[in-house]
Parts: sequence; structure tokens; C-alpha cells
Amino acid sequence: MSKILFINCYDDMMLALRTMSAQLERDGHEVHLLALRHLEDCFTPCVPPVMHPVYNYSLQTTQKELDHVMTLFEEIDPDWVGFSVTSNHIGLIIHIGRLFKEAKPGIPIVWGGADVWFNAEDDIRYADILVLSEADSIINDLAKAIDGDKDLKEVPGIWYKDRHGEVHKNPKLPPFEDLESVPYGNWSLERFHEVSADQLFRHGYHPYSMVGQGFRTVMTARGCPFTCSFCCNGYEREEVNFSRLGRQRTVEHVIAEIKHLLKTSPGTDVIYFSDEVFPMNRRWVEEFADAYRREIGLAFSCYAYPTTVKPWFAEALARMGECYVQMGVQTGSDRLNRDVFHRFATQQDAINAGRILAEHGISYAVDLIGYNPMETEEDSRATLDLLLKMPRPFIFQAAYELMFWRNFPITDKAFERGLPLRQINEHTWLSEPRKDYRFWHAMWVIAGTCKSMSRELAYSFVENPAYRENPELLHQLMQDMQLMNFTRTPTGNWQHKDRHIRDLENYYYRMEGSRAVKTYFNAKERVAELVETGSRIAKEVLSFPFNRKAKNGADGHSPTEELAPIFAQHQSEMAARKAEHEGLGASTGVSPALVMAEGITATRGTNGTSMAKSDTRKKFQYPKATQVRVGRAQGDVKREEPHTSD
Ligand code: B12
Ligand code: SF4
Repeated sequence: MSKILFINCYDDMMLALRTMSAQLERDGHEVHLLALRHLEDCFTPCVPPVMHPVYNYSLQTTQKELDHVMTLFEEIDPDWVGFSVTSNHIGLIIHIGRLFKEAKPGIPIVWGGADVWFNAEDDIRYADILVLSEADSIINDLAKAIDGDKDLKEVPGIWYKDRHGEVHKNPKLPPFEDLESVPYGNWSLERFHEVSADQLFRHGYHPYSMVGQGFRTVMTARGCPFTCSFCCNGYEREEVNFSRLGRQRTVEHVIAEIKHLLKTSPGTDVIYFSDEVFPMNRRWVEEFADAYRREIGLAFSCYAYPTTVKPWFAEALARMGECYVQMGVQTGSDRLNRDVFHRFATQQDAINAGRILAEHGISYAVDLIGYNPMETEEDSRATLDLLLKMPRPFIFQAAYELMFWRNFPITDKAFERGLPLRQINEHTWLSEPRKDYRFWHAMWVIAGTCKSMSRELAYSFVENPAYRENPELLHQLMQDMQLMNFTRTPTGNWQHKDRHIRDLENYYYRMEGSRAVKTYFNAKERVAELVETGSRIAKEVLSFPFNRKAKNGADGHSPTEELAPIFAQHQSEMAARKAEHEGLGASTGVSPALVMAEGITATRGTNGTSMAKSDTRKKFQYPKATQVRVGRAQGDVKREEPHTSD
């Protein structure tokens, strides 16, 4: 049996690693989890966070933090290390891998995660084993093989280097179907640590951690029917799209997991459904809403796509309890959404969705993508218009900085078009800094945050050249406005102040004799027990008999099968819109963005939806890693130089 160290950067939810840890511990392995850096420390390593930051390249760490990582590494003395790799963090991960190898020569380094799906040919230079598929069905065999009890060539879905450095490529696995055979994630603190803000939080979390404050991640399904060009689901072809296929767990199984969390993970008080898009299957959602209200009743948050928000959907969510919906809107420009982002939801769809959510009293947040070299002045204005029209109240979540990840559809096309990008690590690029990106970022936040901004007032800013020249003036205003309107909740989220006060009032009213109070005292007792009896109880908690129901629900229906026609319906609706837009686009002449969309959408699949041309990804030769340079976005808060590739 091995000692294993799993590491994730900038995310302490780390659902994949928690699930694998539970799987491996069932076989007697000792798995330690390390979250390296909290997202809050994204670009302010040691000082309080900036409000609504542009999500920047969260790729740095500090020497002190690296020292903590090495201290843990030496204490744990793992037999092998597993990294979950997203492209943003690849430089950091390569660096840490090298430190581990120096400290313990020959230690196997295993990589899995989104970056590996897209960049295996490159990633194999840095890892001994790559997991190119979902690891659920193979992780235990992989551990056996690393222990020498099995041959690595018998483990599908991986690439590995042999003793002579030769790379062996085992066949890939299809998307993992039997979601209910996987144990619930391991949320125990016994072997969990977080390193962030220059500190080592042993068996605990960064103070702003949502997990530390009671958030627990649950996925009811895997996959998404949409194909946004900036997302891992952007290619419709199955060999490049790993999560698109819709796979849905039963209502009973999800509810059982949440109940298990409530019993075993003290302090759980918000459920974060991290499904790419919250289920769209009406029967499932309705049934789930009833069960959730009846048996759980906790506040929750989930993601929605503008076209999936229907009145029945909002009614069901509202029925479940206190709810926070995050809706990616990306832009108010139909052209940009359609031609560049490959999203076929219109501005009107976003407004309709907002109206439906607001009418049902659901808090919702919108987020956008900015800093985009394919965005025109007209597009930026359309986003401003959208924000001015969006039904209130809503929370302006962020204007994310468009990231171009290696081998993602939007990146291929940006390179083919010769757009100027700056490379920030081996697999990530950003646009060149421009004043107008900063200007529009601030304009959107102000329009999204200010409750009563008229169109006239907004456009007086837009028409004033002084702000274009000095966008930092607007950024100051933006930050002051946010400070006046928002407060940080104990869960680390930004929330509108009025709303927060109302929530607190409600909370105190409900406290008397409430379930929350009971849960609190139960949890306290449980913690006291855990402290008293130490790891024996913790082991009991870990070996809790998992609910391993068959894939079908109690009445024999299969939610995955039911999901398929709903996915198909969404896809064909999007395809119809696409066809309609393509017709319109053709008559408007040739825009660079339209040219860019070509190739992403060139052939048609058997189900009538468009398919990416099989050669699309092969055309462009990516710059080599030696060309890496580390840039700094204009207006960023001063931070330490990242320790990336060298
Ligand atoms: C939910 C989610 C989040 C949540 C929670 C993340 C979490 N890990 O729990 C939050 C909001 C915190 C988040 C944050 C971010 N996310 Co995110 N997120 C997702 C999402 C929608 C689902 C991830 C998930 O939990 N899947 C379910 C689990 C079971 O599957 P999995 O993670 O893929 O893991 C399986 C395999 O990949 C493999 N595996 C994965 N890791 C490892 C490690 C080892 C050792 C092994 C053996 C196997 C293995 O086995 C796992 C089990 O089957 C994905 C999209 C997607 N389809 O995956 C994006 C995605 C992973 N996120 C992405 C990004 C960029 C981010 C951020 C960097 C955003 C930002 N700019 O700050 C941050 C930081 C993320 C981080 N370090 O992981 C990108 C990554 C793109 C890329 N090229 O790398 C994705 C792919 C979305 C996209 N745009 O395409 N994210
Ligand atoms: S809706 Fe979300 S998860 Fe689905 S393809 Fe678009 S960005 Fe990706």
C-alpha cells in the first residue's frame, strides 16, 4: 500500500482528487491532499483581495509557500505524487515536480486533468504517467501498477514512460458512465492541508475558503450540451471533447450523498452544484427539487445557461430553498457570442433568463468575458446595453480575462488569424494589454453594480475621451462603488449589502429551535468525539457504507437516458439558431470574427449539429515552450514574480 500526495493549485474544492482519495483509501492507501494557493491569492499574494478582480493568470506562488510544500512533502514522504493540472498552473506544477524529483529522485509523478486532455504530447515531458481520461474506473489499478502489483500496460487511459524514458500510449477510455459506482468525495481534514497567503494551514483552510466556511461541492451530472469555443467542451468531436456526453445520477443517489456530507462533514451549510450546467431534464429537476426541499433544505448555488432558464426551472429552484444561480452571459453582443464564442444564446435570451430568475426571487449573478482582441467597440457597447437592461437585482460577478489555452478552439483560431497574444506559461496566452479593455471592464462593472444608472449617464462616460485615456479613473470609481454596495459574507463570497442584511435578519428569526441550531450542536458533539477518539472515528467516517445503487432510479427510469433527448433538443435548438445566424451573417459581409468561426463549424454531424473539421486543430504549429515569457496585465496589483517554467 502506498502513501500518495495529491496536489491541486488554486482550488480547494478539488472534487476529482477528493473522489479518487476515497477510492484509494478503500484499498488501504494513505492519501494526502494539498491545495496549493487559494483563488483569492490569485494576484495579491499576501495582501487583502481586490474586489472583483479580472481573473488573472493564477500561476504564481511565493518562496515561503514553496518551503511549506517541501516541508509537507518531506513529512509525508509519499511514494508517488498526483497533480490535477489546469493549463493556468502548468508552470507552477512543472516547477514543483522538479523540486520533488530533486528531493526524492525517482519518485513517480502522475498528471491528470484538463490540461492533459488537450496537451498530452507536451505534458509527457514533465510527468512519468499521464491520465488522459476520467480516472474513476482505473485509479485503483493505476495505484496497483505503481506499487508493482500490476503492469502499467494493462491500465487503459494512460501514457507512461518506462525505465528508458520511452513513452507508451495505452488506449483511451470512453467517457465514464457509471457515476454511481464512485464513492462520495473525501472531505475529511485528517490528511488535508492548504498552503496559501504564505502560510501552511494544517488540517484546515485559507480563511476565505468557501469549503472552510461550509461549502461542499456535489456534481449531479457530467457533461454539457453546449460547445463554447473557450471551453474544454468547445470541440464537438468526441476524441477531443471529454465531458460533453450527458451523464446523470439519480435523484436518490445525489440526495444520499448530501445526507452523507451532512453527517460526516461538520459545518456543511451550502451545497455548490458544480455541474457544468445544472440539469435540464424537467422530470429530474422537479423530482430533485421536492426531495431536496424535503430532505436537505440547505442554501445552494448552481450554474445555468441563458436558454436553459425556463419558468418551470426557476420554480423548481425556488422551491428547493435559498438559491444563487451563476449565469455565464459572456457578452451582450450576439455577433461575438455567435461568431467567436460559438454560443447561440442571444442578448434577449439573457434578459429573459434574468427576468424569470428575478420574478422567482432567485439571486443570480452574471459573468462576462472581456480583454478580448476579437471584440469591437460595437460589441462592447452591446454588453453595456445588456447590463443596463438586465432585470435587477443581480450580482455582477466578474469580467473574466479571456484566456487562450493551448489546443482550445478559440486559441487555434486566434493563432490562425495572427492575433497578437502574450504567452504567460507553456499553455496559456492572454491578449496584449490595451487601455480600452480596462475602460470597458470598469464601465461594465459600474453599470452592473450601480442600481440606478441611466443609459444617458452610462453613455456620457462612454463618449468622454478622458476616461478612454485614463481608464484607471473609472477603476477607482468602480472599486469605491463595489465597496459601497457589496460585503463579503462568511463564505468568502461577495454579496449585495441589502441582501446580506436581509439574509442575516431571516437567519436570526429562524434560529430559535431551528434545524441549523440543532445541526450546530450535533456537529459540535461530533467534533468533540472526533477530537477525543482521534483517527479511529475518522476511519469509521471514511469507511461509511457508500450508497451503491444501480444506475437506474427506484422506479426503473434511467436519468442518463432521459438526459440524452434533452441534450439533443438543446443541441438542435442551438443548431437551428446557428443556421439562422449563418444565413444572416453571410449577408453582412466578411467580418474577421466570421472568418474565425470558419473551421470551428465546418462539417455537419449525423445528429444534424455542426461538427468541427477534423483537421482544425492540426493546422497551427504552437510556439515552443522556450518562447515562454511572463507578462503582466496593465493595471494589475503588484505581485511577486511567478515561479514558472525555467
Ligand atoms: C467545477 C469546476 C470548477 C470549480 C471547482 C473545481 C473543482 N476542481 O472542483 C471552480 C469554480 C472552483 C473552478 C475553478 C477553476 N477552474 Co474550473 N472547472 C470546473 C468544471 C466545470 C468541472 C470540474 C470537475 O470537478 N469535474 C468533475 C471531476 C470528477 O472530473 P475532472 O476534474 O475532470 O477529473 C477527472 C479527470 O480529469 C482525471 N483527473 C483529474 N485530475 C487528476 C489528477 C490525477 C493525479 C489523476 C490520476 C487523474 C485526474 O480523473 C478525474 C476523475 O474522473 C471543469 C470543466 C470540466 N468539464 O471538467 C472546469 C475547468 C476544469 N476549469 C477550468 C479553469 C481554467 C478553472 C480556473 C483556473 C479558472 C480561473 N481562471 O481561475 C479555476 C482553478 C481551477 C483548478 N485549479 O482546478 C478549465 C481548465 C482549462 C484548462 N485548459 O486547463 C475547465 C476545463 C473549464 C474550461 N474553461 O474549459 N472550476
Ligand atoms: S455552457 Fe459552460 S460548460 Fe458548457 S460549453 Fe459553454 S462554457 Fe463550457
